Amino acid sequence: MAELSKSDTRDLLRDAARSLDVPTRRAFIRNVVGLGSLTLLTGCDVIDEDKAEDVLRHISQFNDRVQAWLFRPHVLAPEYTAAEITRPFPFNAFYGPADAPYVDASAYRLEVSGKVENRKSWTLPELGRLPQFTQITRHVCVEGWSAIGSWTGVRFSDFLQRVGADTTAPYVNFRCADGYFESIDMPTALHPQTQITLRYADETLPRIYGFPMKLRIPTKLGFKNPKHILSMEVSDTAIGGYWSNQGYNWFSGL
Ligand SMILES: Nc1nc2c(c(=O)[nH]1)N[C@H]1C(S)=C(S)[C@@H](COP(=O)(O)O)O[C@H]1N2
Ligand SMILES: [Mo]
Repeated sequence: MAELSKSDTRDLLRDAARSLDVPTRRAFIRNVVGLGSLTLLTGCDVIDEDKAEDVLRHISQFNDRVQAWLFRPHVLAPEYTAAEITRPFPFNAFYGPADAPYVDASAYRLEVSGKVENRKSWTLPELGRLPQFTQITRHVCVEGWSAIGSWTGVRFSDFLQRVGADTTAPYVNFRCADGYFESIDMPTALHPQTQITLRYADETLPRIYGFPMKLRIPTKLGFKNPKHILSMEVSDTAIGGYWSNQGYNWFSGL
């Protein structure tokens, strides 16, 4: 993976000087607390909100290729203590909470397709019997809020290995019960904190937060964390995403 020098990064930041619409930028910056991760991403010291605003204004305009080049698979998102969990956790979707889908747990089958050796579908009890881990991480929504939550589930890289995924394929596509869809790059899919989430705060994932399962990716913005997933496909082509198809940056992460 190529490393960028500080001056390369500054040049790239300068070159990426197209302006983002002001409300989007403000909302994003007001709520980005992880200045440390910006420092990691840019190699520049990001020490205050003004500098963060400046850096983010440019990063949010990076094209996906440059951001993929910056991606370093060993960089972990910060983890927090149980005392820091945000209660109640905010809900967000392209509709209100009353309209979140009801998925029948007993009928549920996660469909796995595309470039995998084993295309079997998975029931919830089968997923629940796989080794689980818990993360307490920050979810950052591009619409202007962030919150710390506790999510438990299966390491996605373990799952991909178990189904015999071709991890040289560049993308994994997701389709959800509410019509939402998202796609991620393979390095992000294999990142150790990327999780098939089955539980929130030590309880079955509540309906509004993505029952029966969601993908938790703490190195990505909130909209790259699809809820209510029905199927996943390992693929040579990405299906885009509900929000990135409306102009939000597809990569949207570290
Ligand atoms: N299926 C589905 N997944 C989704 C969304 C959605 O509308 N539908 N919204 C995304 C956005 S923009 C955010 S911020 C998070 C919100 O997750 P939460 O309700 O657990 O806070 O879900 C993401 N995943
Ligand atoms: Mo979001």
